[in-house]
Amino acid sequence: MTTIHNYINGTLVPPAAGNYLDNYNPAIGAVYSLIPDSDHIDVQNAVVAASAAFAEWSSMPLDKRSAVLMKIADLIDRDLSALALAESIDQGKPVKLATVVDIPRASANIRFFATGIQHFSSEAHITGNEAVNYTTRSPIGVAGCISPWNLPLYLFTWKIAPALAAGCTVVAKPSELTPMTAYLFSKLCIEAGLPKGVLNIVHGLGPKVGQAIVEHPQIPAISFTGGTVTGKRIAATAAPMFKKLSLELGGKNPNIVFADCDWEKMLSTSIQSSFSNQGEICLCGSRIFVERSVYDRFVTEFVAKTTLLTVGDPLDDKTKIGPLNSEPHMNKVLSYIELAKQEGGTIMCGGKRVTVEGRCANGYFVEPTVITGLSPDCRTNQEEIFGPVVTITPFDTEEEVLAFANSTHYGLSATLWTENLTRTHRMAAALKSGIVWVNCWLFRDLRTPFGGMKQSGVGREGGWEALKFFTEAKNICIKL
Ligand code: TXE
Repeated sequence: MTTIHNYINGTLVPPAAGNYLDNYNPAIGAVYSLIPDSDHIDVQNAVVAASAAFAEWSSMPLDKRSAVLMKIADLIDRDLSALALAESIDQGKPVKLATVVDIPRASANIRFFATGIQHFSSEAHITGNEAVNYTTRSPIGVAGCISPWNLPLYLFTWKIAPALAAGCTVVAKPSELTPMTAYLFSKLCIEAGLPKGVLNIVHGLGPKVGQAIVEHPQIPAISFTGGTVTGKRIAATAAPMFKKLSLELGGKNPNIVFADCDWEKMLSTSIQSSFSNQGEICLCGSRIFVERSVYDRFVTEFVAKTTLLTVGDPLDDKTKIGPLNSEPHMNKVLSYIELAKQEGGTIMCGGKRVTVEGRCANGYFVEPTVITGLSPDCRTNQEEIFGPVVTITPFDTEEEVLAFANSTHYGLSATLWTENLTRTHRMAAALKSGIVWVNCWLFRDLRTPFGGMKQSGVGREGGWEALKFFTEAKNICIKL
């Protein structure tokens, strides 16, 4: 059984108190590794190391800093298969998905920011003939990065890469539910020659390690991705300390289908946007709204395609739906399916836990589930379920579907299916979400600002926004 270590000051170390937590493989429902149950002492050690490393890392010539990060990205590519396997075992996602999407996107994140920093510039303003203003952007210091369990290495690197590229040193905490790829990543950092203390990874529970990072007075910026409830707690701690905050939270995203769309493309993409990664992606379109004239056809064809999705061993290439990430999470998803029934919904397919034969007999599998007949304002349609569960609701007009789509506290993403250009612009402008995908889903350009409106978050990640987040601007005004 692997024992995971913290990565502090350039070395792999056990937690100070010597305590460990069980780490489960969700496909088999059994413990397969141990993770440090770290506490504020480990966080303090990490902050001391990160503070000591800051002066050298932040002043390192950009091409040199960039080269170390590029080396780490190369090592991720070299170890693609091993990392994909580890992520599949740790998280439950089909290994194929980890191989094709998660791990390649992790190295792409690092390359993007490692090269981006070399093009990052600040501004100068000539104020009439009276003054010159120029702005400097300096790395903010030790950054705190806290990431979730659904896309472990991908979201971990999405947070730490801009911080490191900008010249910050980092204290990071991966989710205690999926620590393995961050642990393997720390070994790659050592191999790549990342100077000691530049990145420190402290494993453990959110309320212990996460909270200690958020509370630490020497960490001026916190970048967090996770649940909205946790985000609120982090904001409540960090805001009175005047920390910079980037909160990437939950979603309850609408997927809006007009009759004039490219049907086949819409149908196959909607299956992906509903059930990829077992629906455990904050950008999944869990509320599908369909124009009434094509509603019956959509339900029939969508349900038929859903029932063809293979639920099974994530290490099998045929598997489309692996286990949910943990037993409590599976129970939460199942409880929402029960709630949907109580709220008057009809389960068109799925709805139950699945027993997969063989080694996965005790895994946390749930059938992909399609529910109709619910009102847009019921709890099932308002709260984030974060599993393979979607609802389908008919609509009559643009105004009506906009009201449905915008009716939740969330505002992360929306997908729109139509070939009508003017409607596209009208709807895209009126949808209250940080990103609107038109005739596609999950298409990514790392230069674009990424984040949510309303309770889906605060701040924007991606591109210059992320690099700016990890720097502090100063304006210098020289009177001529
Ligand atoms: O996430 P948490 P959970 C949603 C999804 C899910 C729900 C809860 O609906 O069911 O959130 O999931 C750390 N201070 N999303 O409970 O707790 C924690 O250790 C500092 C959406 O697993 O938010 C982990 O590293 N940190 C989401 C990280 O926060 C704390 C992805 C996220 O865990 C902390 C995941 C604290 N007090 C869940 N408490 C998305 N937007 O992609 C916990 N953490």
